[in-house]
Amino acid sequence: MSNHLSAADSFDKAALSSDLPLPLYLQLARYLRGLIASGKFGHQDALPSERELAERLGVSRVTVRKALRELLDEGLLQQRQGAGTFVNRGPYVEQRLSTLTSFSDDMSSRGLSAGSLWLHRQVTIASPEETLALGLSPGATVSRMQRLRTANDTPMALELAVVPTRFVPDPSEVKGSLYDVLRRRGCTPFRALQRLTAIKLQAEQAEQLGVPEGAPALYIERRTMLEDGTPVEFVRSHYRGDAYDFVVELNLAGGSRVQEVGS
Ligand code: 16G
Repeated sequence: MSNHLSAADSFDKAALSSDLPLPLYLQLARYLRGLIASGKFGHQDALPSERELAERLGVSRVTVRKALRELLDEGLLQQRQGAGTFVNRGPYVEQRLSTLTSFSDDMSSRGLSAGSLWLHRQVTIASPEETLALGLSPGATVSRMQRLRTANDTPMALELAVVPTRFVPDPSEVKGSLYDVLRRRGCTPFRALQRLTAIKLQAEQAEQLGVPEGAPALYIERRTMLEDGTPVEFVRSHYRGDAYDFVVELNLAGGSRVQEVGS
């Protein structure tokens, strides 16, 4: 159900000013992003028409059109033929980087239902990169598992997890959570090293994640170890940039705890 009238009531002309060095359409795009981020416009809410937005905000329709184009390109808005412009904001997750958790645990702790769409799974000989990352002997076999991870059926991340077959001999054993399977087998993930890089999604990945080509994402590589330091998984993932905030706690060098970030 649209609630655009009540949300539109909160439009504030004073939020935009031609005295600022930022072009008006970018100010408007930033303003609308803020309204969506603050929850004034929720997922699938309809935006007022271009004409109405222009009147309420005291800007031209060209400015409105350009601002909407920005947000459409970012994937934050969607246009439906004949129906109007809608907010496209699925689940939004604030993820701590300091604790080792699984995707399923992360989602259920937020009241979201975790899902997986299998893209590929096979037992194969580890590639040279995987052999190195997992500390394997040349020719060792791995279970390679590629999944689209979803929260409440919304695509969140693409994940390629590679696990030595001595820990997961048969990838079809993984029905829901990979970490549940590992725990059941007595190989509990204990520690991980993660590397994050900002990227733009290529066409195929963008389509799988339901965002426009070139949308921002985080490419994350994780190498997870057992308590004794044995590598248990090597994962390469693409996380939707518009669905995640990664939060890390920083402590004063020397160890005293000074600040809690993000909650
Ligand atoms: C997280 C991990 C991934 C792990 C998966 C297991 C990151 C970047 N990745 O997505 O390494 O394989 O959880 O989730 O955090 P599952 O137990 O729900 O299959």
